Amino acid sequence: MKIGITCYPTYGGSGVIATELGKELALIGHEVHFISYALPFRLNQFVENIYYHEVEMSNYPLFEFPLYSLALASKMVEVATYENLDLLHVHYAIPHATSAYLAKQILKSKKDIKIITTLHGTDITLVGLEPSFIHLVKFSIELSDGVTAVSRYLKEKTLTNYNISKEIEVIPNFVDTQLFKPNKDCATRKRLAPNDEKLLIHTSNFRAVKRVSDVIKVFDLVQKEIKSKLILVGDGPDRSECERLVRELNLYDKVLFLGKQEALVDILNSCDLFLIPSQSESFGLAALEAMSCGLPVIATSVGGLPELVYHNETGFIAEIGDVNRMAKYAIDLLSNEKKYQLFSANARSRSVNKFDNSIIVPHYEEFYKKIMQT
Ligand code: GMT
Repeated sequence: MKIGITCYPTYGGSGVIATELGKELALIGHEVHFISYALPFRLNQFVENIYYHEVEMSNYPLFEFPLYSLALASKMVEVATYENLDLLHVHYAIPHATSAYLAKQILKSKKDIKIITTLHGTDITLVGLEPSFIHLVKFSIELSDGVTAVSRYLKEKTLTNYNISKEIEVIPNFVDTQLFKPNKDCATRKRLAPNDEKLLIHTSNFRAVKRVSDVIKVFDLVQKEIKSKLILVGDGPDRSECERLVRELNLYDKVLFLGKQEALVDILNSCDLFLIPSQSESFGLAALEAMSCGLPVIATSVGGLPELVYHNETGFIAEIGDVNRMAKYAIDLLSNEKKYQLFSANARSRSVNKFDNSIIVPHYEEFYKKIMQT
């Protein structure tokens, strides 16, 4: 098949999934054309069968606001025509599904290009519900030829929030468990924990929904009981506030803000426990990558997280904001080696058995075939 993929190319789970999916599809012989405003950040080396088409933006002075959605639709038409694409698979509904719909209408007299929209999270639970987007999101979902959601939770939310009766296929996120695999001897650990401290880690885009300050509050309680450090990976609007909290709690020599990082496997492998105390989380790809490296996860009981993290098996689940309970769970795991090893093995085997790319990517391929026949 000839597949066009559109995603946000920057740091973020939806871009990761779109890119990794494209790479996997290219490996099995499909021709994949990425269409976006920048090269997706995990597309950092040559892969046969993969092409990248940059959306050019006009900066004509009359346009006070960039017309990205329109430029994207135009590029989709161009690529679909000249590369003879069979389908456009867009990740994150806003504005990608709408641009794809427009492209489909423009192409209609020449070909019936299929549109598949994958819903990832805040496109449905947060941004999509804003009055300026709600009608557009509902329309774009209803008019997509196929729709997938990354968790059962997200599917249900979409159907109820937008009063939609469309069929939505749940295809969970995936991880390359051969790449994200446990390696407890990795050299990075010695640098991050020179005094053999236990290492807790959180990675995110530091937005309010991630509640990174809860990570710091949990760690504050843990470090009082256990010799430990906290590794924070990523960047975003809440980072300064989190740095302030770390100074206020006198934790600056125990908390490392690493900023955006690409060598995540080594960093995860240096650590013992992953914290994801989100307010809302449709899936939690960052937690899956950690589990694949054998890290138990402490998460909140929101969104798709309970579909990924099994309480008292691969980690623990607590209520939003219950930092005392999360700290209790962390201390319990980090002070009980036998229990820790069991949870770590469970986290790894759940990733390998349920979320490996070799299991999930064929679901997408099957879904493409099904939609092509409609
Ligand atoms: O929805 C967002 O705010 C961003 C989006 C992204 O691009 O990273 O994250 C969502 O998609 C990820 C990949 O499917 C999921 O793992 C995240 O849970 C989800 N984020 C939220 O639901 C907050």
